Formats: sequence, structure tokens, C-alpha cells
Amino acid sequence: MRPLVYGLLLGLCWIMPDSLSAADVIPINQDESKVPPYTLPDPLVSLQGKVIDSAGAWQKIRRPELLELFRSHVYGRAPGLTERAPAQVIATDPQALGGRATRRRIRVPLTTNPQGLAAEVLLYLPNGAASPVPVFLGLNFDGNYTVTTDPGVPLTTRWVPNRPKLGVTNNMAQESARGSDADSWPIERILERGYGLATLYCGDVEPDHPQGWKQGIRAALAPQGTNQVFAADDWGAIGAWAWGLSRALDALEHQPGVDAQRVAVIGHSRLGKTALWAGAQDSRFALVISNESGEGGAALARRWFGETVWRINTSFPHWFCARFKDYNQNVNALPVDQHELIALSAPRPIYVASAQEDLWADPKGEFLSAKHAEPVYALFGKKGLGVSEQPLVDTPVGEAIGYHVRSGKHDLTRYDWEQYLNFADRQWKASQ
Ligand code: GTR
Repeated sequence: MRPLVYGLLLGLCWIMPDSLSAADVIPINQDESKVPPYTLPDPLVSLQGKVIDSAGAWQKIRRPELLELFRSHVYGRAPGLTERAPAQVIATDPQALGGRATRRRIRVPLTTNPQGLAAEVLLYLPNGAASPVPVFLGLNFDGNYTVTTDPGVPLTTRWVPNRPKLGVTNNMAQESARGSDADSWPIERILERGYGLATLYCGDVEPDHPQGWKQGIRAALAPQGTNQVFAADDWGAIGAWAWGLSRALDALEHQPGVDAQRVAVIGHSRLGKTALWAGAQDSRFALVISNESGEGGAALARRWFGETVWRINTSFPHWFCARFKDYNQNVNALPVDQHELIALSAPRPIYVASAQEDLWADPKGEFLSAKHAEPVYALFGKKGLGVSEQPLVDTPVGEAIGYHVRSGKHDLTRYDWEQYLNFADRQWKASQ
């Protein structure tokens, strides 16, 4: 078959693999008037048809059922909590960032072998805080050294994605990329607002490419190691990264100066999908933030707008469990949709953010997902968004469920952070 050239967002092109027939391709729609009707699964009706009408029934029946459905059909199943070698602070600077912060680098072994696979958590805490501070915890895309120009953060030695414009080639970190993602991590502002910031490189847990699992936790914990053949519901990369976030939280629970009861998990894009899945599974995360997580994250899968299940499984075959591919051609058969992922964080506060120009992530689908999670928050007496329609750009809304659509493109910006800091203040500082 002749390769078909397939038009993509931003004028990019994608060559269809030879194994795929034109009939398999689910086209991309970005025209609101073409979105067909769809019916979402009801978060308040169990598989047995039982109506969930109380917080107790949600916690006892429906929440475990939905977690299980997301595990078996979407993200896969992480192994239970395995034994691990203890985390260790490997460097501390009590006068980092011009004396404003204490910086710690914490080595978090992911297996029983203290010298084996480990993630490095970079932690900044504001100096002079009277009591332990709440902390934002998020995975980063390219290594801890890219989130700050702080020279005390070493280059990662792990596989990194190439960024030729930044001088990163051969999948090796380069000094030239130091601080390249600092605009997405306004550390000094976070500290000034009375919060700490903890981050780790997703590639420490699993490098982000289809074979990356062989260098990551999925192989390290697999009975057959790099020869493992995964079952339909074994974890994918997002599952592995989410597991890594929980391991980082384990370590934060033992860090002086950290209020581990108030750790917000945050992520952008693929790492926003990951933050949602981490927050859904691990209720120690007291607040959950999805920045433009799109398909497989906050956006409704059934809404035909922007990226599709078929498309994401084709571009990123390693992110989800194998069974998720069964829904490439029939998304309506999925036993869940993403509003139920949002609902799994209930009654904890959650924030969903979109960007106006980020049509690929389906801003409206992200809003609607938050909206359709509201009935679950209501079981706990919590008001969700507090609005019925998607708000205007740059107009944050929300009570227990925060939402904004920022003007501009796909990115994690200072504006986004200001809203998350305000939201966290409202949830936490008001109750102090
Ligand atoms: C895109 C992908 C999105 C989103 C994004 C990102 O290419 O289609 O689902 O995850 O990558 O993570 O930057």
C-alpha cells in the first residue's frame, strides 16, 4: 500500500505506516459544529446498575470499581508497593537561590537495590518559613537541570529526548539546555508565595519512547526483565510515571520542612495525564492539577475533537496499557470516560486548565470533563466549578474544581501557576 500523507495539526505531516489501511485512520476534527452527539457513562451508576447516592457508596463501591476499570482498560496496573531501598538526601544547600531557599537533592531508589534504578527528587523550600510548607510536586520532561539555572543541579546522566535547538543530541543532557524549561517552573515565585517545589525527571522512572521501558521501572520490576511480554492490562509509561510520583511523595513524607498532608501533584500535557492518574489512585495527594492534559487526560475521549484515542495510541504506543488500543476504532465502547478520572480525586480539590489555541487538547472537552465530575463532588457536599458554561478566556472559575482557559498556546506558563497558587491558597490557607 502506498503510504498516505495525513494532514496534522500545525501543518505537520505524518506518514501512515504501511501496516495501516486508510480505513483504520480516525480523522482529526477541530470544527465544533461537526462534533456528533455522544453518551457518557454515568459516574453515579455502578456496573451492576446500582445508583450511587452517598459519599459512602462512592468510596465503597464506585470508586474502587472505576479505578479497576481505568487500570484494566486505559492506564494498566502497577505492581503493588514493592520493597525499596531507603531514600537519601545526597546534597543540601541551605542558601540556594541567593539565600532564599533550601535546596535538597534526594535520591529515591525505585527497587530494593540502593545502587539500582532511582529517581532524583529536586526539592526547594522557602527559607524562614515558620512551619512546614505545602509543596507542589511535578514530573519534568527533560531532566531536573532544565527547570532551573541553579548551577547546583547537575545534568542528568539518563536518556533524554533530543532538542537540537538547545544543543541536545545523542540523547545526552547538555549544559546548553540548563534552565531551558525554567519559564514553566517559576520556582522563586512559588517560594515567595509560601510553597515548596519538588520535581523529578520522568525519564528517571521510564525514558519516554517506545523502548524506554527497558531502561525503566517496568523492566526493573518485571519477572522477565527486558524480555517481558506485557499483558493487556499491564502498566504503560503513564502508569509507571504516576507510580514514580507516589514514590516521590513517599520520600517527601520524610522531609523536614514539608507538610506532606498538603502536597499538590501537578503536570503539563502528557505529564498532566500522569498527574491526574497519580491523583486518582493515591489519595495522599491533597490537590491535583492538570495543565492542558488533553486526550487520555482531562479531555473527554468520546467527544470527537482534537486528538483521538486512535491517534494517541498510534503516536505514543507506550503510554497506555495494550488493551486501550482495543478502543482505537470504537471509543464509545470504553467502559469509562475521562470525567470519571477527574471524579476519582473527589472530594479533594482538583484544577483543570486549558489553553485557547490548544485545540489538539480540546479545551471544551477538558471543561466538560470537569463539569461532568461535579455530581461526584456533590455527594461530598462540594460545589465543583460553580458555572454551567465554559468561562471566557483568562477568567478562572471554580470551588472544589478549578478551571481556566488561558489565552495562547499549549504551554505551562506563569499565568497558569498564578491560578494554581491562588487555588491552593483558597483551599488551604483559608482553613488554617
Ligand atoms: C502531544 C500529544 C499530546 C500531549 C503532548 C505533550 O504530541 O499528542 O497528547 O501529551 O504531546 O505531552 O506535549
